[in-house]
Parts: sequence; structure tokens; C-alpha cells
Amino acid sequence: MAHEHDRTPYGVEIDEDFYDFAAIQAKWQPIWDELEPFRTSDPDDTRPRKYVLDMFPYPSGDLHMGHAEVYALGDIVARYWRQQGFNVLHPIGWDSFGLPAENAAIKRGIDPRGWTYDNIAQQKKSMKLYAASFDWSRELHTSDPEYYKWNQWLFLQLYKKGLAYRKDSWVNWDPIDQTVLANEQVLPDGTSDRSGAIVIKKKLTQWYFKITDYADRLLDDLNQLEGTWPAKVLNMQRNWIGRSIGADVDFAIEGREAVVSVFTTRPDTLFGATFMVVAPDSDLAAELVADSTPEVRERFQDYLVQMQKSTDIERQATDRPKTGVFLERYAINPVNGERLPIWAADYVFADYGHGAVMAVPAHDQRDLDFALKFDLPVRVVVDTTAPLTGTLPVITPGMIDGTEELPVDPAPLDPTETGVALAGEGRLINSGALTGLSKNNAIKRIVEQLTADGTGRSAKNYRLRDWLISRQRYWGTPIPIIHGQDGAEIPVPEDQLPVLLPSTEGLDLKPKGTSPLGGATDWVNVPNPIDGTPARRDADTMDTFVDSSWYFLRFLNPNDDTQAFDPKEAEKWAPVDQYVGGVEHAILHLLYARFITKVLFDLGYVTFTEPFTALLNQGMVILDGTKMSKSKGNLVYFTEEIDQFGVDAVRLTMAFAGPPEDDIDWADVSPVGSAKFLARAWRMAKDVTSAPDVLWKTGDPALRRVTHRFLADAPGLVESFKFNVVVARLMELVNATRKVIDTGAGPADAAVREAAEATAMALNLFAPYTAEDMWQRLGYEPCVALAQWRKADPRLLVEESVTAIVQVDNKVRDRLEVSPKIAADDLEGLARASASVIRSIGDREIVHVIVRAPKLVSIVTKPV
Ligand code: ANZ
Repeated sequence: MAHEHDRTPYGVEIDEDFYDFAAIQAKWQPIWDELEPFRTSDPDDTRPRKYVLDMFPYPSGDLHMGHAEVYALGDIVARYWRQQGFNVLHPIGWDSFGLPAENAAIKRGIDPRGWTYDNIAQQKKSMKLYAASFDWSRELHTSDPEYYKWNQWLFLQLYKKGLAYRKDSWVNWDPIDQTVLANEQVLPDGTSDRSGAIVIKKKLTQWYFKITDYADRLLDDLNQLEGTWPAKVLNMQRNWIGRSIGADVDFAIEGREAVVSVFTTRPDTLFGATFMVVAPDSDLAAELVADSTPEVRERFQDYLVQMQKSTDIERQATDRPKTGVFLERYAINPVNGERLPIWAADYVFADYGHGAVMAVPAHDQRDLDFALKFDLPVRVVVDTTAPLTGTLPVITPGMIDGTEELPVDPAPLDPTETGVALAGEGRLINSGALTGLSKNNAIKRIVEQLTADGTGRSAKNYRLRDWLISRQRYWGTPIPIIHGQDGAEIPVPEDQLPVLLPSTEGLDLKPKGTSPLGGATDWVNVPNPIDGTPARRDADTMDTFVDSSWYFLRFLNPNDDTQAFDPKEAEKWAPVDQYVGGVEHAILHLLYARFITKVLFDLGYVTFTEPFTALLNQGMVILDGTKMSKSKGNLVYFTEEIDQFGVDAVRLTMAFAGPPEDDIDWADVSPVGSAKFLARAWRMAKDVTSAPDVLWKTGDPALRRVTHRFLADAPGLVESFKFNVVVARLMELVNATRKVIDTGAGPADAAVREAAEATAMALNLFAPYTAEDMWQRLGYEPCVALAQWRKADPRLLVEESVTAIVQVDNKVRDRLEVSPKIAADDLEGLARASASVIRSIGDREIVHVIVRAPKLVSIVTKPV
């Protein structure tokens, strides 16, 4: 279904003149190709630098409307800084490894390379047509060995630092794509963000990057980005890292030598713990149950099998009836020696904290639901009805051992009756020496006490997990590790990089749970680099987020085959000054790039710790209020729009639609209107009859003021991403110019040329073909993109006159044009200017004259 719109025929015809956008596009493309105006290479350039980066595309087909938006917006920023006198780096490449290519290859029985590089060729052609001002000499493809060699190098640097490691663990498994997924790739509904399959858990040996070592820095450094990154993205990152502050408490276990630690954010509730819960899939549960009775073991096994069918999201759901198995083992509460039964239940997760919790049903809803279901005791230890202000007990070091009991009234609500746990602030009760303390003081005191006793300590926990980077798929970067017969991991020596992907010849790419690379016998079997004994290459490939975690550095010298990037160039250009891309990358890509940047900083390769100084997220292009999708059949096709309205009209429409972060409903915008406006601007340039050397001091004063106001305001508007306002102001300028051409001093007026030149310069940001053609019509050489933005003449920014109203007896009698200075601070002058009105009053007597600067003179009279 095509959307319904007013379509104009090919080209937009205006008067005798024909704004033939297709011809203009065809005319300028080869000229730009030849001039390469956006190549950034002069090493001696002393201008200040700006690195403007648009998120690079995955080559899944031709460009779509989402690309049209992001590359239009990024290009405004890049072109803007060039006009402001900056040496701008604006590169582009392709994020060209990944599953869609591999799946397409399997479906058609072809090599993913062909599919990928054909798509790249198609997208590149469209991108060039779209006139994004990229430095094409720096183009890169992450699937080229020249690029992925450096992924391998990066992997080895992390490996050497202990930041890349392999472990057995429960992983997210996509049963359709037959590959593991990072936590970040599992959607909130428990499905894969790639295939849509319901993600299940599987125990596998996988490679990880230890991003958790950087959790604090990843969180704290977000403060550096406050104000230049969208607040929403900062929040999403903070929540994803999810730091919790609390304590670890050690519980002795009957019949077990070692203690079990639990992480709690509420150590103040320790006296209210009535049982312990362990994650069923934890090693601890397996161990505890091994020493229990056969019946318990059997019940537990059944439960475990059952549990593995549910997703993490289901396990976290609060409205789900609680389930669990009593392990018939007991823990001892370190503060009061109480025996706590140990249960296994799926609401506790193996990979958070220590995989075990002290259950405090009175104050934790999950624990309460569980206690009510299995009839376990509930003991209130924080009175949430007690006032917190007023006389708080004085805390003295001896207090914990004391028995200071405060009378508490009224009685706290009973969670067993209400079914609601008491989670709020309050005062401790039934808690030995803690009794009477406020919650926060109690937390402080108990942690001190546990620390002194050696049974606990303050602790932090993160939601963030290590980054699972291995994939059992073909189309990615091979992991540069060789496995010896003895199980040793041997890093591939750096001088042997890249480890090239084997050819697909004879390989079965169909997903089967192990990497297809394992089937490339000649490739897999290699001598051990250390002793020459038979060994095997690691057959997994890397998550493609590794590729995009550092690509912004590769653009600095993409053809250097001696290093991943040149630290000296990084010093000059990086970090990226302005990053532009979709909010769908708010967590994954940005977090990984931030992590790798910090690792490179620690290794001494870069001198900054954040990769992207500022971030602009564009909204989505939607249609009739809904997301466009193939299955809904409501796609707007990039090529159709370009054919119909031209590149410039589509780009201008993107800029004019509204604030960049808002969604653009393509049904509500008017590319026709954009094309008409562009035709009008273009024709204006043609109408100018004065020569370029006309002096800038003459011409219609009112038009000059409009032009200079625009020149003065546009930069601030662009820098605050108010592109739509700039376009609106530009439309006003074109209208004002047209008026002077048609009804004023006409096309020879110097002010008309001035306005037309300002229009061409500004249009360079939004509609580069039209702008370039106007620039030529105005008598200049290409490129308008390299022309410097004209500074507004400050004298023309002053309002020339202010209209003051002269009232006589409350009726408006006259209007006076006075200078703003007189109007503002010269009351006498204003009164003098009114003299003629005063004189004309005739036979009436003036009672008084009131001057209300700047705009009103009020005269009150009476009959003589
Ligand atoms: C006792 C307690 C009492 C807790 C209370 C809370 C309230 P966040 O904020 O997300 O960090 N917990 C600890 N490890 C867990 C695991 N592996 N799986 C599921 N839950 C776990 O949550 C920390 C709290 O979540 C911890 O504090 C613990 O329950 C639980 F009134 O300990 B609390």
C-alpha cells in the first residue's frame, strides 16, 4: 500500500522556469566526485577540528527512510561546522558482519560476502545520491580482513589484561538462530531482538569481556555527559548498570564447612530473616541438595527442569504465583543464632549477588508472597508507622549491645493480614540492639557490627553482567585463540593476524548450536604455536558489537596496516564531538563503545575516557501514527520518495518536520511543499541581476535587516538542533526577498543579492544540490559547502525605529516612528516628538501628558 499524498509530476514547474531537481542532481554529482570537497586530509590544517559521526549502517538492503532521516540530520551538523571555519571529519563505513547476511546466504545457498557487498554497493550509490558530505576516502567495512584483523588485536589486548575470558555458564539461547545472545539482545518480553524466538537458557562455554570491572566508571563517567547526551539515554545507561549499595552477610550452614554469603540492600532487617532462598540453577543449590535426602533431590530435579522453561522476565514477574522446593537444610542467622530453613526458588537468580538471599517476608514483597504460600513465619522488624522526626535515640558505640527498647505505638500493620510487605522508612523493632534506630542508622550500625564480628561487610552489586561476545555463527570475526590438546588457550601471535575466515566452500552454515567454522577442517586444525603439537582454532566468532565498539577510531586512518588506529590522530580528532543516531542504540552499542574506550585509555592508547562527547538521537519516521514495517505493508520507500520529490526536498522535509528527537509522521509532512519552496529559492538566485562585487552597504534596508537577523540567529539555532526553526526563518527570508524583487527596487537591488547568497549558504545545510546550483547562478565557483558563513552586521541587527502611539483622551490620534533609543530612555524626546499632535489639539486645554516609554504617549485634555 502506497501512502496517499499529493504527488506532483516529475519535477516541479514554476512559471517559465523549470526546477528540474533530477537534472540538478545529475549535474552536481560528478562535479562533487571530482572535487572531493569533503575529504579531510591536510595534516597542516590549522583550523579547529570537529569530528561529526553518524552511526554507520548495517547493509541489509537499500537505504530506508530511517537512514534518510539520520543522514540528513548528521549532515546538517557536519556542513554547519565547515561553514563555521572548522576542519570537519565526517566519515562513513559499513557495519557489515552479522546474522541477516548469514541467514540470507543460507536461504539462497550463497556466500554471505556476495550478499553483503552487493548491498553495500547499492547503499553507497544511494548515499552518494543523497549528498551526505562524507569523506569517502575513509570508507571502511567491518567484514574486511583489514578491519577485523584489529578486532582480533583488540581481543588479544583484553585477553592479556585478563579482560577476555572463557567460562561455562547459563546463557541466553535463541532456538531459531541457534546462537547465544547477550542479555542486551533479549527484549523485555523474553524474545530475541533478532529472530523473535522465545529465548531459553542453555549451559555453554563462552567467551566474555569483563565489562563488570568497569561498572563504577561506566556509571560515574555518565556525569561527564550530562547536558550533551539526552537525559533519557543517560538514565537508560544508569538503570542498565544498576548499581545497588548494601551488604554481604555470611550465614553458617548446618553440615557445611563454608558459610554462604547473601547480598542485601536491607541489612537492617536481619532480625526479620525467617528463611533463606537459593537460586535453583546455582552451584550452591546443587551442592546443598546433593547432601539432602533422595526425595528432596528428586523434587528439586523436577523443579529445575520446570524452571528452565521459563524466561528471566517471567521469573521476575511479581504477579506470578511463587514456587519452590524446601531443601531440608538450615542456615544460622549470625545475629541471633536462629535456624533458618533453606529453600530453592526461581525468583532468586544465580548470577546476581551470591545467588542466595536472606528472606525477610515482612519487608520484601517477593519473600512475603513466598512465605504466605508456604506458610513460613513473618516477623516485622521495622515499624513503618513510627515517626522518623522528633527524638531519635542517640547512637552511641555501645548501643548495639544495649537493650534500649522504645515504646512503639500504634502497632504496625500486619503483612500477613494485608499481604503487603512494609518496604518504607521506619524505626526498628524486635531487633535487639538495633531497636529504636531509624532504618538508615540501623543499616549503618549493623554493617559496622557485622564487620567487627567478621560476619559481613558493606557491598555493591550491579545489574550489569559481563559481555558475552562469542557466537556460534560464520559471518563474524574469528576469535584469535588456539586450543592445545591439554586444554591450554594459546593466543594467536599478533604477527599472525588476521586469522582469516575460511571460505564457505563445503561448509554447512545452517545453525546447529556449534560454530560452522568447526567444519572447516583445514582451517581448524593447526599446529600449536608453542610446541607444534596438534591443536585447534577456536571456532566461534565475535559479536558484531565488538566491531562497532571502536570503529570511530579506525576512521582516523582506515588504511593503516600497521596499527588499529594512530594514537596521534586520536589525540587530534577524538573523541567524537557530535554523534548522531537512533535511540535503539541507547544501551548496547553506546555502553560497549564506552567500555572499550576506557580499556584503551587504561592501555595508554587514548587520552580520553568517553568516546562521544555529544549525542543526538533522532526520532523515527513513521506513517499514520504507526511504525513502518514490511509485515504491516506500510513502508514508504526511500527510492520512491527520492524519485518523486528529489533528494533536497526529502532532506529539507526531514529537517523541517519538527525537533529531531521527535518521530516524523510521513503522512503529516509535505515533500511537495518542500520542493515548491526550493524551486522558489532557486528561481530567486536566477533573478538576481547585480554582479557579485556589488557593495554590501546598499540595498533595501528592511530586507537587509531580515537577512542579517537570519545570519545572526541561524548558528545558535543549528547548534541547539532547532533545524525546523532555521528552515521556517529561511522561508520568511525568501518571501521577503521575493517581495523586493517583484514590488520593490527589483532584481538589481544589492539587498536581493545579499539575501539570495545567505539563502544559498543556509540551504547548503538542508538542500545541497539546490544550494550549489544557486551559488553557481550567483556567479561563484563550487562549492557553497566550503564558503564561510557570513557574519551579520551588528548595525543591522538594531531595530531602526519603534512605533509609539499618541493617545488623546484615550483615543489613538497618531503613530510616531522614533528611534529605539528615544523610545527606550528619552522621555522628553518622546514628548517633543508628540509636539505636533499637541499643537493640533486646538481649543482644548491640556491637563497633562503621560509618557509611558517606549511605546505610549497619553495626553489628557479638558475644554477651555
Ligand atoms: C533482604 C531484604 C529485605 C531485601 C528487604 C530487600 C528488602 P537490588 O535492589 O535489585 O540490588 N536479592 C539478592 N540477591 C538476589 C538474587 N540473586 N536474586 C534475587 N534477589 C536477590 O535488590 C537487592 C535485594 O534483592 C536484596 O536485598 C535481596 O533481598 C534480593 F526488606 O535482602 B534483600
